[in-house]
Amino acid sequence: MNYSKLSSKSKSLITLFLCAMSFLCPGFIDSADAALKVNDLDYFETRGLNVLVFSNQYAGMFFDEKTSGIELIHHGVRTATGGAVRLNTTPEQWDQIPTMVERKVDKEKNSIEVLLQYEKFDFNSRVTVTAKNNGILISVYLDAPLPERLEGHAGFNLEFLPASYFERTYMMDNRTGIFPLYPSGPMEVKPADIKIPQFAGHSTFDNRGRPEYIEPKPIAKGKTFIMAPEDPERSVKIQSLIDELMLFDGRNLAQNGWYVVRSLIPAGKSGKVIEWFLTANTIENWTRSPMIAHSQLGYHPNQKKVAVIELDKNDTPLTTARLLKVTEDGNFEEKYKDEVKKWGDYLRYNYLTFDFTSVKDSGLYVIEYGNIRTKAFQIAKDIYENAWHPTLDVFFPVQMDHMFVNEAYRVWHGAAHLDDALQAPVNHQHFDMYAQGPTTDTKYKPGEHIPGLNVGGWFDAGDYDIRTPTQHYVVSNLVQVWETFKPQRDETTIDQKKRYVDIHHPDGKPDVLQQIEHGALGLLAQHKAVGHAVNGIIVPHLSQYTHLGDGLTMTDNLIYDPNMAENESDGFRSGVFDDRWAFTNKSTPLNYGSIAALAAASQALRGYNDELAGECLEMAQKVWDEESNRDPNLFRHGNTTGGRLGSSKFSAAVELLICTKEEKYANTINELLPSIERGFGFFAALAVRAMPYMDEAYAEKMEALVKTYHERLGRISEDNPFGVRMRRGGWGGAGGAIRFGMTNYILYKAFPEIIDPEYIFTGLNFAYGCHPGSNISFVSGVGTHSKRVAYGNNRADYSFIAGGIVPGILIIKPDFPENKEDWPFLWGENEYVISVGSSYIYLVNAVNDLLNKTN
Ligand SMILES: [Ca+2]
Ligand SMILES: [Ca+2]
Ligand SMILES: [Ca+2]
Repeated sequence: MNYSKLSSKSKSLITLFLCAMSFLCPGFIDSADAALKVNDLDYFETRGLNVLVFSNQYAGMFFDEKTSGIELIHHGVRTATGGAVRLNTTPEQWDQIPTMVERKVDKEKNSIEVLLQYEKFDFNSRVTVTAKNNGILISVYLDAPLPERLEGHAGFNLEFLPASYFERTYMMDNRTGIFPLYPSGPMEVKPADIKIPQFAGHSTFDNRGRPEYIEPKPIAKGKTFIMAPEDPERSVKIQSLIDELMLFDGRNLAQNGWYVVRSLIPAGKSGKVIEWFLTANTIENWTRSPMIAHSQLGYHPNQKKVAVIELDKNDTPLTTARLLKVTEDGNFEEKYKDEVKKWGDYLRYNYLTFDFTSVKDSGLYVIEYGNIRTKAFQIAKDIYENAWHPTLDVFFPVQMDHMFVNEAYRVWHGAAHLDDALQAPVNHQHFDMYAQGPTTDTKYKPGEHIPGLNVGGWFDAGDYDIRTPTQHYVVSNLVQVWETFKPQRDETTIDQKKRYVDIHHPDGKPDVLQQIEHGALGLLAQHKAVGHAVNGIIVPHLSQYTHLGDGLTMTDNLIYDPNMAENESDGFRSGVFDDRWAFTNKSTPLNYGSIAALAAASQALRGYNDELAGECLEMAQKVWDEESNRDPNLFRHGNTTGGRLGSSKFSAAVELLICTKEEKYANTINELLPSIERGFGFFAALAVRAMPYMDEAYAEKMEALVKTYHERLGRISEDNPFGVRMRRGGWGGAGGAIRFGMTNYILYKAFPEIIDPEYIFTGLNFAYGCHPGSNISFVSGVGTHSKRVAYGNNRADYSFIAGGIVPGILIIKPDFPENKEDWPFLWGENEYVISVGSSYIYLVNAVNDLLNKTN
């Protein structure tokens, strides 16, 4: 049939027929009349749906963080991300990411266009997103055909969050399917030489010597893809107007992969190469349910008690809220009713507050606002007595490296990394913010085994490295826990000789001291092995770094011997090159950090392990004498080489002064005081601890600094309704909020007339649920409703480690606060780190002390 020879009536009939049959050419109305509108914050908005187009960029620090590109926020949930031209079927974290070099927002045309660049491949593409009818038209343009190297690789991807589509179905053209709960899609083996290389030559794939790589094959293919047609909140329809659509499951390659909808860019073509029309169902006049932010742990009777009610901007605020007491027979009795106060707008929501401070009766309560009720929480005097136990009893033991960790019938992990560690190679930049400069600064050659490093230390976070600055922080904090509160709690057996830890099994020794000992052993070992603090110890290969499972299996625990064949072993050494590397460049600030931690540990360990206490202090003094009599080593890289020189030396001097009362340390503290005035909040607690050992003039200086500090706190507390500093970067703020509370407690004890004690509680309330987005407690296992899915090293099981604290709220730019409760893999929201664990233990003890003992 020759289309051009048909009459115009026949043409339009055919067109109508084709459209009706295949939905391939939606008849578009003017984009100005479309449902979605580009708003003042430069994203597409309608009720129930937002489309972000590169409001967030690939930050680069940890590569593909699944928070960039074209993204959907669908009925209040970010369900899609990564909409961009990508070079992989299902991109992993370290796969190539495009740079967004230009972004044009055209409100009149209701359109956003981005220019994406892969510099390495000299490849540019333009992606335009234009609102049409009830959806968006996504078009990809190339000025020149694809570089040959990218043929069959480059495509347009949009990634959907698996957890948002679990237990839901899809249709691809006329075939139906159920979204896989567990990855089981088909795979394809391809020759290694055609693989698009990952960032900086790294590889997440361990090919075990086979010249190949693997790639998911599509689960479904077609022109029209309908997701979750049965669920009005999640239903999305994508029609490809040029080539076919494919659905992939990225979890076949990486547990943190997403479902990917993709069209390949055809070879040899330029101009418009891909076009999709995407519609997402919206519920008419959808309004997000109010969220009542409160402490999931509850409140001490004497505490200020203010719930923050978060409302959709289209919601009409009610005038009152109620506090109901839960009775023995399950009834809810009104205990208090009051008007809510308007706080105002913050991010995308409107906030009210409900103050029920006057209620002091112990018991179980819920807050009710309209037809929303919170989970039950307590008002009781003893709520803080146990709240730190999971962190000390479970989280810290699980993080202990070089130890076998048992809990009843369960083994958390074996004694890991007993083959620690090889000297890292020179001139090497590692992917987790470590680097080795042109020298080793040790007597060891690159690749040579450094004996004595397989002791002590904790896994840094959800990964398994020993990052020395964090170890310093933890030891110092735990020492302060011990010195201030002397917690005798003993629920864990820790046997260093047998490398054995048993949770829920007392051994007659206070667990805090045993943890301090574990940290001190690791730090001391570094000095004994190479004569100074090392930056850290971490696996060499990215394919090892992505390890999920027992830390014991990350390496073979046998020391690498380059003279052995790969399968050879004598039971002590092996030919498998899998040992971790120690990054060993000398850094004076890092050394001062170790001095501070070792000196502090010596104070706490005195009377418990005198021999180790003596060694720690001796080492700290020796290294101090060395460092203060030579030019500083200022090798710096990432966050692994210590802090600023002045403030690091200041912290070492404070701890040594407390240990020895020697005047030389007091003199150094006075000399270095100006170095901590900048960013005083960070060093305030430390500086104030030195006061009892310093003179009157020092105390006066402190008082002036603390006064200025306190004035600034007022500004922080007014920024948002939660009264804490909200982080804007790639990592949530719970750790900072807890540290803030700890600092304020220490300052309050020294200057009760200056510091408002309320600043001690806000950080904990934030962690326990008083934050935007949701009211979940960020401390796993603490509070009625807490994180049960987090980025611990057990994240592949969608599980948690009790007592771990997650960063919490990530603010997806420009205005979306997010903490995923069904998806553990966003580290900026859900990753436990040991540093926060240690300040949390301190802060809960502090709050308990303040409410129950001092008052
Ligand atoms: Ca790490
Ligand atoms: Ca114990
Ligand atoms: Ca090994």
